[in-house]
Amino acid sequence: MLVRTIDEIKGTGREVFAENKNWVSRRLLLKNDGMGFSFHETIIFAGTETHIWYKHHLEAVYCVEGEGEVETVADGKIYHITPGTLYALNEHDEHYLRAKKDMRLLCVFNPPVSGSEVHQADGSYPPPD
Ligand code: 9YT
Repeated sequence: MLVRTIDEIKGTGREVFAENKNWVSRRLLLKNDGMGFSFHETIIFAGTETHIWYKHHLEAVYCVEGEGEVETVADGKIYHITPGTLYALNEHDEHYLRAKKDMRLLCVFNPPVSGSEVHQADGSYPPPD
């Protein structure tokens, strides 16, 4: 069995800061853990806007702290995000993620993120190998 804590992950390669400093993500489970999905705790910093478009991944995001919104680019809809809200990018939805207060989000990716991906200019991660 695998047991991990956020405190163990801080300061290791499983803790990744966005280049633009919009977020920090702690990857509790990655591809090489063999679960078939990856599991992340991501903090989105207050006042930031991030363009995201996971063309090759499905992602579910559950907010446990903070406040913000998601805007889907295709239709301009805005979804208010507060603790207890989940959104699922079931159509690989291109979106903007904005934080009003620091948001703590639990994120699951299918297929799993391997850990070496960097956000590309179009907001996606590259396809899995
Ligand atoms: C909220 C969100 O989309 N989080 C994604 C996880 C983060 N970008 C990561 O671990 O790379």
